[in-house]
Amino acid sequence: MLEAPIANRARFITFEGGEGVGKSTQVKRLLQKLQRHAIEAVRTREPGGTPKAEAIRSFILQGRSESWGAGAEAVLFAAARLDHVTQLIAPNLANGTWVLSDRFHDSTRAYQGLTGGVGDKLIDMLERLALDGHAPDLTIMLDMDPEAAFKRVADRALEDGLALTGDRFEKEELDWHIRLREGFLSIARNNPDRCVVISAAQNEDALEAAIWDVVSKRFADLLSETQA
Ligand code: T5A
Repeated sequence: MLEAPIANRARFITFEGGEGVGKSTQVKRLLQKLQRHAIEAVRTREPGGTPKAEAIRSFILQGRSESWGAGAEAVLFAAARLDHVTQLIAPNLANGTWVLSDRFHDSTRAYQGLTGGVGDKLIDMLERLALDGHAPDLTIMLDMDPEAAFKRVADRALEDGLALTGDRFEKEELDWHIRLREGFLSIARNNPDRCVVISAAQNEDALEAAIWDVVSKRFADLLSETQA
C-alpha cells in the first residue's frame, strides 16, 4: 500500500518520564488543544490501549510477573505493544487521526532495559518487532526529581482523601527512580530529533503552554492549514 506523503500524515506523539510527573494530565490537555485546532486525535496509554493489552497491563501491574524477571516482563510489554500498534495506533494514523500515547517504547528501554538490566540486544529486537515501523514523530519527555514527583502524588491523594497505593513499579526504592530518570534522559540524548525534554516541575498550565510551544512549532504547517 502506498503511504501518504509525510506532510499529509497524521502525527504520533508519545509522552514519557518517571512516575507521577504529570503525563496523563498533559496528554488530556494536548488532546483538547489539538481538537480546538480541528485536528482529529485520540489518546491512549501503555501498557494498554486495547482489550488484550489492558489484560497484560493488569497482569504486570498486580506484580504477577515480577518473579519472572525484567527480561520476561520486557517481552510482555512488547506483546501488549504489538497489539496496541496493530489494532489502534496504525489504523488511526492511516485514517488521518493523530495518536497521543501516555508512554510507549521508551518506557521499556528505560524501565526494563537501562534500569532493570535487560541488554540492548533484546530491547532493540522487541522494539523492531512491536513497533513495526511506527516510531513516534515526537516524544515529550517530562523530567522531574522523583522525590518531588512522589510528594506531589502523595499530597494530591491526601487532599482527595485517597489511600496511596503504589503499583508494582511505584514501590521501587528512590535510588531506582533516580536511575530511571537518568535512563530517560539518556534516551533523549540519543534521539535528539525525536525527543524534547521539558521540566515537569511547573504548574499544570505552565507545563501545558511549554508542551504546546513545542508541538505547535514542530507541526506548524499542519496546524495553520486546519486553522485557515
Ligand atoms: N512500564 C510501562 C514499564 O515498566 N515498561 C513499559 O514498557 C511500560 C509501557 C504504568 C507502569 O508500567 C511501567 C511504568 C509504570 O510504572 P501507570 O499507572 O501508567 O503505570 O504509571 P504512570 O505512567 O507513572 O502514571 P501516573 O498516573 O502515576 O503518572 P503521570 O501520568 O505521569 O501523572 P498524572 O498526570 O496522573 O499526575 C499525577 C498527580 O500529580 C498531579 C495530578 O493531579 C495527579 O494527582 N499533577 C500535578 N500537580 C502539580 N503540578 C503539575 N504540573 C501536575 N501535573 C499533574
